[in-house]
Amino acid sequence: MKQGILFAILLSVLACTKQEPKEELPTTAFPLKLENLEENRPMSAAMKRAFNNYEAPRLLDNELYSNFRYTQLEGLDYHGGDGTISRRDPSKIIFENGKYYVWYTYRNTPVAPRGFEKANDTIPSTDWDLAEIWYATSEDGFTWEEQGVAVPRPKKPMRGHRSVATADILKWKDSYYLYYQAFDAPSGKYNPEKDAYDICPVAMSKASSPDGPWEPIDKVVVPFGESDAWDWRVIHDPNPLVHDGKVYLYYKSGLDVRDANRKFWDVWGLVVADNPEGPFVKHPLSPVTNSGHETMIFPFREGVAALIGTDGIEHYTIQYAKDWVNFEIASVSQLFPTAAGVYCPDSFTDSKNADGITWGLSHFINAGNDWGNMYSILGRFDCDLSLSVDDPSLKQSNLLYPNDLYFSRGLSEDQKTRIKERIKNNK
Ligand code: AAL
Repeated sequence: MKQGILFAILLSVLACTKQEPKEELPTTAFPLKLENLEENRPMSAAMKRAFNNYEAPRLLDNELYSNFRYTQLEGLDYHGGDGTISRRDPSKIIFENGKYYVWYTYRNTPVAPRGFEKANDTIPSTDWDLAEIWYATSEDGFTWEEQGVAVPRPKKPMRGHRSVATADILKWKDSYYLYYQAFDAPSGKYNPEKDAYDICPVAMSKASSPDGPWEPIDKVVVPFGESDAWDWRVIHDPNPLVHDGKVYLYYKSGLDVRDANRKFWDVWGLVVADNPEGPFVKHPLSPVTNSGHETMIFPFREGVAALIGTDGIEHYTIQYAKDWVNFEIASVSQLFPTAAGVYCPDSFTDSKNADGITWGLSHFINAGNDWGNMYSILGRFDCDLSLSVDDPSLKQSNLLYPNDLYFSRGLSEDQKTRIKERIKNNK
């Protein structure tokens, strides 16, 4: 018994001596001016994070922080907003032949999307069903002139005969490549074999000029994962960039069951190839983000930056991966562009000091505020995520939104009932 007690005491003494030494508390107050901060000053967890985890502790000094300004575009017609014409999911923007080019999902159908049950050869299931890839050019980035179709729906049985959507562009040597989602069935159709709704491989087309003609390359460019892998069901939103002489292509897929309750988890992976047509090899650390439905990724300094928009634990963060793989949060922002295409002059230059971005095009999916006749529009966003621009107004974070915006997010009837019930039960 005595021995037992002694052993217990010994164990607890050992446990105490094993404890991490306590960090000493500072004896002076935190300085007013950062220039007076001593190098190894002990700090609270939050202040340590401010210095160690972000691009810079103050937003004004943070090259990877920005708020966003929005401008409506001139020149694109939406048929009075009746839901029959939609433009969404813009590509990166490139500057060629003295003008800007953008590609996007274009839907022109007799009616707005009606859901999978009602879809047929002319009625679209979703906003990106029965779509083609169109393109527009602009001299100033505000007024756009639609040039027409770049990639039409190919004939059956070629991939994408039901719809081609969500394109992105790569310029490689003297050729141009469009990567896009190629649907063979109406989007939203449940596929029991894959237990998923939006199955489509990434296909591609090639041209020697951004004005086409585009020649389809009928193959699955980014391989689906094995049946027990995170990306076996869905490969969406391909985004090709050039790094270290190779094509780095980021794409979205989802963990867990992609069921009607949206219990899945959108994350992004990376594939790398020596040439635009592949073969693309998955980076073994994929997924490389833990969030982001529509993530916008662009070269920055020697690495790559990501605007993680909606969805996920790190939504509305701007992140940076120095090695193009391991993303860290650089800042937290708000009112992000959605599924945007960025104008990044260094997308394909393989620069080791990429300047970043100052603008791009975003889509707005509830353009008519009427889900029964939904369509999407393209709009411009501006920001300061560029080393060569310094715009303090874009580094502010205390943005004022109209009161109506808050009150438009009212309680549902179910929520009101729950609140009443809790009052009744004194909760
Ligand atoms: C988009 C993208 C992909 C999805 C759908 C159309 O915003 O994430 O393209 O499949 O929604």
